[in-house]
Amino acid sequence: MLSALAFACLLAQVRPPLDMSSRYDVVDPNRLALTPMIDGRFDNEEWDVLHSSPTAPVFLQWEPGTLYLGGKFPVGKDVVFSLDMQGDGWLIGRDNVEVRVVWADGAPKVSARMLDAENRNAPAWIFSPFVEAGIRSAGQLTPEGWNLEMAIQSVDLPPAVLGRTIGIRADVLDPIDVTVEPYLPRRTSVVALRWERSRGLFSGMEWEPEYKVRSVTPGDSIRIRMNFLNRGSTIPLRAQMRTEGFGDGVTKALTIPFPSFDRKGRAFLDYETEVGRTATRGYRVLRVNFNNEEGKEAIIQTSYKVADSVDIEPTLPGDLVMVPDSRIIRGEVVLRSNTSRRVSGNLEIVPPENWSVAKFKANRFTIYHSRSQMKAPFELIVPQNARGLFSLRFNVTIGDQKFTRIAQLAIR
Ligand SMILES: [Ca+2]
Ligand SMILES: [Ca+2]
Repeated sequence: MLSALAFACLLAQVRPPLDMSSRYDVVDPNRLALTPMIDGRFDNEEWDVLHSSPTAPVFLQWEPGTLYLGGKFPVGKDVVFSLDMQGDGWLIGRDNVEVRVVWADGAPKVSARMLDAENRNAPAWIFSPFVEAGIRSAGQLTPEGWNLEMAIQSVDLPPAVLGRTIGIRADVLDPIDVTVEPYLPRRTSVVALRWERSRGLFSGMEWEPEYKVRSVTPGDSIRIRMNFLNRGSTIPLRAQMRTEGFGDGVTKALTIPFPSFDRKGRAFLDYETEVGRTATRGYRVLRVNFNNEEGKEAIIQTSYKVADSVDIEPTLPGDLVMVPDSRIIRGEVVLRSNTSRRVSGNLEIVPPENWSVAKFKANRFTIYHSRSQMKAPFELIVPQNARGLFSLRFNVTIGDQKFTRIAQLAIR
């Protein structure tokens, strides 16, 4: 008698390999920094559509160090994302990640593996537990399908940074469909991680933003200037400016006449807003729509960060391998102020269980100067035979505010 597994394999064998050579259409190859909330629920303008489809739309955005992927998929179907993290081709390099997500027991279940194609004649799957451990996900079942929200951290992957190009495709498939053959090509579409983008900009028109700083703390104000150069003949009439999504209601929305261009064709728009104290943290997108006499519309967008009073930026050693003895490893944490005011508070490092922190003197800290920073070196005592992906928590308390940054340390 055939076991269930053998039967599944037999079924899989008679199904032809999945065709991943078809074109994968993307709405816009420029992807903005925009921080979602990974809670399974889609809020208004929380996600930026990558692939538009009535049955299986896919979303993609980023912030430094994290890629965000989401989508909505039919009940009873799985989804496979193919990510070529350097954008150099699916069958090239050791940067190709397959993420498969199934809906099981009321939640999305994520598995990931890497395709090592460094030897172009013999691409091979490699198990990548750290990539998998670096993915956070949430979902929700709705009458139209299942929602997926994922945050993919850059553990063991080329990091999500400004300007990176990534090849991507997503395929919806049946649970019995397998993607075993490592040598089969996959046709990905290349996207780029950006701060800015525009759509439908009038012919002869260019723009660029001007920031003093790209971040603002809740309760403070930010000014974003948009400089335009117009060599074309279209005269914009009105401009509508607002912060999308989670920025709505805690920032200003306004409509103004578009300023006239000077003799050299230059004009600028200023968006100045206070950010409410209740604003959620993360990257937000300012959207400016403007139209002309014929009703043609252009959109420009730029990402800025609603930040805590300080950013916590730990640096940990990269290439650690397991050793039989306990040992000391050294790291450093930088606290970067996001405000013009003096900041003082408390910094605490919480190591993994059975680890301890040594030589750390920054419990109490003060950053005197505007948007300045301080560095605190520390040492960790790691127990013998420690191996895996470990989480370190960095807690900062400033008055009644508390912020936490979790850093991952890999020991292979
Ligand atoms: Ca959400
Ligand atoms: Ca590649």
